[in-house]
Amino acid sequence: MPKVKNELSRSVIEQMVLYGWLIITMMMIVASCGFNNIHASRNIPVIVDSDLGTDDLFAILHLLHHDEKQLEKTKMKFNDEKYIHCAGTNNNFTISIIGISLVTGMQLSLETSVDILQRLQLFTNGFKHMKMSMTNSIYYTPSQEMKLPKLYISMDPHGLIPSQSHSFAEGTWYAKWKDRELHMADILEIPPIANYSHPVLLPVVNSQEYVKEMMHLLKNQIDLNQPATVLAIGPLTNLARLVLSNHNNLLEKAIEKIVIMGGAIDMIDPSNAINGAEWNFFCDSTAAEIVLRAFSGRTVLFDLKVANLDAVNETNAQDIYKYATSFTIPKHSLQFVQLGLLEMSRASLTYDVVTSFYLTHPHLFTFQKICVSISSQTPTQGIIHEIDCTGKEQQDIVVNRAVAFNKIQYLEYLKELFRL
Ligand SMILES: [Ca+2]
Repeated sequence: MPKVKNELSRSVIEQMVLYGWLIITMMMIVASCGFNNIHASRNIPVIVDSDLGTDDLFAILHLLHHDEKQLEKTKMKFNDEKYIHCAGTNNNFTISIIGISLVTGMQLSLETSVDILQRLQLFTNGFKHMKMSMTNSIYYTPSQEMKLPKLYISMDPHGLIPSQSHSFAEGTWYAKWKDRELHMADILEIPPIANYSHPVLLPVVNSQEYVKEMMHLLKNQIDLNQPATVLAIGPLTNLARLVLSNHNNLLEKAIEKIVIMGGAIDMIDPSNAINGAEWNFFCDSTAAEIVLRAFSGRTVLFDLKVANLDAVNETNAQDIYKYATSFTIPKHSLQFVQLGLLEMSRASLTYDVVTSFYLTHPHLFTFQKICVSISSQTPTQGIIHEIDCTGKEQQDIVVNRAVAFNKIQYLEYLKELFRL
């Protein structure tokens, strides 16, 4: 009996050792899948607020592109059993564009903005991903189709207080851009909607319904326990309108952070001969002040210090173009439209695109938490300064400002976007 007992004990011990090793091995697999990534296991719902210039469009393509790549990786992993434990970790966060609100700015016509995005949608099928994202993992389910994001038109024609607002068209430089912006879809060879029979288009929410419908979308994010990130890459009129609707409690819960391209802190925008303010803030400085104040402490600000035209200089643009054209890029691909934008101007890969990279590659940037003051009074409207707010941060506007970025890596990542 004692012998049997000993053998039994040994068997139990061996099993315990075996299970121990199994547990350790599984833990190592999970660890190797990347628990150290801040975005691990997440779906990031993003609302884009845009004036749909060429860089805005490229930024949107970049987010769609990121999502497409992540889904491909996830599919591959699910098809390969040994990778299945990694699904949902190690950079496997998806970005879902859950809505796009439109404002006048670089693009002067909201109808044109809607037309461009709907044509892009039909041409590339870029907004129609089949997926279901859960909090802790990413599941690919062919039967589960995501709803198409809505396009929200808020203000027409201009600004929160039209008499105190400005237009990009006031810039002397704008004349050479106006036609390109207006005919962007044609120049990019994206066919008109009339070419399709019975198209299912990105739905449009009109100006009167904007606040109600946007609040509905945000409330839904609270119910899903997935607060949204707002990528604000135009004048801030739309967001100010939300703030003024007195739903601050809802905004607080529903919006995790707001990533803004705007402002030139203690700098001059050389393209603004009127007062040197950066254009997004200059066009609706009242809105900019309202939004920065309402989202104090939750704003990631990309001003001209980092999000500027020099992010991609002429040599960089030629290098990217050479790389991009080394592939045979099929029509109907995101890359086809990206290449068209690059051919239009290197500016298409700067400003808002740099800002959008914060969502996909936050490690590229260095930040400083600072207090700022912004003027909404003529003649200094839109001008923003850093101020000392030691001890009274509660009353002031606190932003997390991008102060430096790894340009070499940024250029490499841009190239990657063109790889098929
Ligand atoms: Ca923009």
